[in-house]
Amino acid sequence: MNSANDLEELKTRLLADLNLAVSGASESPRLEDLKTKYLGKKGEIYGLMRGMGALPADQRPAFGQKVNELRDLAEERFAALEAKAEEQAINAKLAQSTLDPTLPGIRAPMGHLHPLSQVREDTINFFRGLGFELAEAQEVDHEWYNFEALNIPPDHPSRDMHDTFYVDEGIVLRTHTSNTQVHYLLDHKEPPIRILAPGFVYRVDNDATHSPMFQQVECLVVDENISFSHLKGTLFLWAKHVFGPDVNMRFRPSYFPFTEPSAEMDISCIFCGGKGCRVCKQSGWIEVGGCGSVDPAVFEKVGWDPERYTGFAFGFGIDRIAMLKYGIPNIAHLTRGDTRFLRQF
Ligand code: FA5
Repeated sequence: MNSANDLEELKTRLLADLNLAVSGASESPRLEDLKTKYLGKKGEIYGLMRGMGALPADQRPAFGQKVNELRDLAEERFAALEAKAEEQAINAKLAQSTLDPTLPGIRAPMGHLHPLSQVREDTINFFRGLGFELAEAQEVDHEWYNFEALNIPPDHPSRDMHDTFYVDEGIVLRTHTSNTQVHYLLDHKEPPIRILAPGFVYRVDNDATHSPMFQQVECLVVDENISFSHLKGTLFLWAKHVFGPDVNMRFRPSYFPFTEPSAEMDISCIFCGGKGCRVCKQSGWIEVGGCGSVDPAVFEKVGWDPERYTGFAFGFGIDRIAMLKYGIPNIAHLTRGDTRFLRQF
């Protein structure tokens, strides 16, 4: 069966079958079955191609071209009908569905930084803006870096202020970020030094305002001709940045073995504006951290010339700043991980 008549007959049958397939009549053939019947590898159109060898050679090109045309027509019609069927299936599904894609979605709750991270990041960004570099030192350290190099010998009374966790003979959980000063000055001998070192520190301490694990930020500046007024200027800028332009600041003489002179920095109470309230114990002032000019004894321990270089350092508690800034009465709230509490900030 390989004549022009066969070809016409096949085309007529194909088109009739396709019409029937889309008519929706109960007996109508399925589109996939028709596709296999006409266009499948063993289908009728390829059957015509395979049988072409039986034709006289001069008729083969013209017949072949016609078969190709029929195949193209069939492929085109099937593709169009399949696309239409797919669209109808989607529309039918949508019509059945109770989902309304035009309704607004449910907003996923957005997380945010922990208040301690907010204070830490804000402090880092502020000091970076002043040209400070970030530095870090280990939390588990040899006591020489935490104490001796900072002019705190073993029998020094100020060791009592740092109730220390010992990990092993001579190895401590650092009690302050000041160990960073020592490591940095030993590793870097090129002034100017301008570093900020935030990090975790540990003390045997536990009450409403003291935690056994808390965060400090250490700052160290070393160069020729660095004076206490540079320290005051820097801290004043920082305090205004954190607590607002109306905040006042004062320095109380204090004692740290690694700074001379040493001071405690207070800010005017941000709850009562300095008039006196329960938070500031009626004094109008709140203590923020310790500071001072680098003691020449420290320069000697780390191999810097104390005759030539001067510097200042300060260290304050990030947890305390967060408590002050957000009015948090108990330091433990900050580390309990209660999301009802944390969501407020
Ligand atoms: C120091 O730790 C000094 N290294 C600070 C310093 C650095 C002085 C450089 C001079 C030069 P102090 O022990 O006062 O100092 O602690 C500093 C701050 O850490 C305190 O003002 C307080 O804000 C915070 N802090 C101290 N102990 C705790 C604690 N247990 N829990 C939470 N915060 C604390």
